[in-house]
Amino acid sequence: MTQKPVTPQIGRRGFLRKAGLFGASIPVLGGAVAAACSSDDDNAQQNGNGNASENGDDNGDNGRPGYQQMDDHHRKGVELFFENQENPITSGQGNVPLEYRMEDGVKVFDLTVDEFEWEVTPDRTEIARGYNQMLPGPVIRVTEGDNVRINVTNNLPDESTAVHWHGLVLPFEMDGVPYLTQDPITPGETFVYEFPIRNTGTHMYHSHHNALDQVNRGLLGAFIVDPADPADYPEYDHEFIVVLNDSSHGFTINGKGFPATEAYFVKRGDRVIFRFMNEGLMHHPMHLHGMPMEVFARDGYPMNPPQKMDNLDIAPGSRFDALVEATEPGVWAFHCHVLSHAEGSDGMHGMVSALVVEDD
Ligand SMILES: [Cu+2]
Repeated sequence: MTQKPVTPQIGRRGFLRKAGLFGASIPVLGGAVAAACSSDDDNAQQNGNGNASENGDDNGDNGRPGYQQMDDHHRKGVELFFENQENPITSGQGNVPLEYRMEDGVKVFDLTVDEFEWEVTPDRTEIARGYNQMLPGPVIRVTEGDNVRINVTNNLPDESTAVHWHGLVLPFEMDGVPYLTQDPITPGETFVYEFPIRNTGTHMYHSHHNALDQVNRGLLGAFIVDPADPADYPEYDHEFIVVLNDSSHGFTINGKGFPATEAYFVKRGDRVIFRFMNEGLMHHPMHLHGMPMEVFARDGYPMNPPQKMDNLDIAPGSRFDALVEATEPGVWAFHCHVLSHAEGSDGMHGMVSALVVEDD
């Protein structure tokens, strides 16, 4: 039997037009996905595939789900993902900018180390440890030449901790490695980190005490240093922070697993920056469909010349800055290409998102 061309009817421009993405607002998206899915069902009917007993809705002798059951799981995940862009399907959001106050010319930040429940996906809530009750921790953003003070209060009942400022050039006493540079911050204690900001770029902060467990459970965050002269960084229309982790919480982007991950909405022609950070134990080759990424900085240091690629392998501890020229309208999958981190028989999971390029 010849298959009817289902995809063009629901995918890409048609999908986006139904979804109201072209020249309209995002909120219609959830309904539009449902519409797209029902037309998918219609196509299945027209193809004569509507009979459950023949198309393998039940498990066959091989124990594998029938294709309709598998397709259903995939479809439901994508529906939830699009719903998430309208109304978050999980509570809690990380990467919130951290406010500071000026004291005698010093930018002062406050961090707390807490244990709390964290919803990774609608059916997965974990006991997290994190900064300021969020995962990833709040974004610390400063400018080259600033002087910063960061008060870190350990609210954990049962464990000491310390904070390492990963990638920053600073006095070694401030480097946050217990017994190498400081005593651990014991439960109830506050440690004051203070240092000048000497180097720019995409960096991180995270626990350096019982790190396998503490970073794994969420004691991590983004630390971004803008250059004193803005001309030293590319101009852009959108900037997205992408913190990767593989942990007892599963495979996550910014503390969430698909379908609770955030999609990246931009307009055709926009210049889009992604700041990647890997806080996990594994490599994560992030693959963008449809357009190349121009990688122009590694660990905060410029790459000369920049290099275009669509699959960027990010080692544990590494950071990359990449620029995408959003030339191609559509919904473009954006995921880790270690497939066990992204997609199985139950559909997509973990490190999956999408770059949505709206036409106008
Ligand atoms: Cu991965």
